Amino acid sequence: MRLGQIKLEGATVAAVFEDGMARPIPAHNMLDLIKRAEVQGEPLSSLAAQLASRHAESLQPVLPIYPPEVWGCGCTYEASSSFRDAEHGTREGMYAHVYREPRPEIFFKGTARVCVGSGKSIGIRPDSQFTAAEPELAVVLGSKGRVAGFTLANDVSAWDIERENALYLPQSKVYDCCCALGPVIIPAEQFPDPYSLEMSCVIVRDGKELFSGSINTSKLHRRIETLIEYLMRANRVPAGSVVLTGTGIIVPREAALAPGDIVTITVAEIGALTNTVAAV
Ligand code: DO4
Ligand code: MG
Repeated sequence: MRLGQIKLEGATVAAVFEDGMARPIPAHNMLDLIKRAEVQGEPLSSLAAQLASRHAESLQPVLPIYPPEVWGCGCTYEASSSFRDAEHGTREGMYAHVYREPRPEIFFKGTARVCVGSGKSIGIRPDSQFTAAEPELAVVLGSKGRVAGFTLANDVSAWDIERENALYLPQSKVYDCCCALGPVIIPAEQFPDPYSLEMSCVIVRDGKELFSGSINTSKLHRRIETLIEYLMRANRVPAGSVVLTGTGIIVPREAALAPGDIVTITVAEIGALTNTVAAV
């Protein structure tokens, strides 16, 4: 089942997506639905099936949830840690260190304020010359760190700002339109093995393919439950929050994002998250 949100008569409501159509779930957004499924002790997919209207609308998914918090995990793929050490030029090899160590890198990526759905623009900040797409599998949390579902994310990041100094990481990661989520959420109980997904990313400029890369999530070096366990330590992250599991696709300098580019991240089991790029 593909779940998400639509805009209907000026309101954002949850919906089930089938055959290119959306069946609205009246009086609920995705966050309401996740919370209600937990209170009722029901799988998200069966509650959604019960509540969805029979009448289908010809509407596309918008941002699939308004996450109270979004958290990012980093250096969870070897490609990400080795690239970042080389780029950063640090003697310490801090990215490799984090890749090896039991404690993962976890950073705050923002709130719903910085998130956009499929079809909307992701942002380049004016003080960055090298902003990169970071295609990632994302986990939608229920309460107490339970996994409610999975979606796709673009952890758009100003790599030149991150590279200048590690202490600038929050500025490279958090700004308007820095996080794309979607197109839909697949409930956890219906999701296949998250460690065997083929993910691809294509960047198109002026109608031509500028970059194409792929990764299989079997290369993810951390268990998702370990990432969530560290995240939740003394940190009561609320239901509906989203965890980005890190990127395994590293774009080269030549694929630094420019206004007008189109970035598409695809996992067949979830769909395609497509965003245009704009200066913010
Ligand atoms: O510390 C850098 C951020 C790493 C990251 O976002 C990733 O590996 O996906
Ligand atoms: Mg990332």
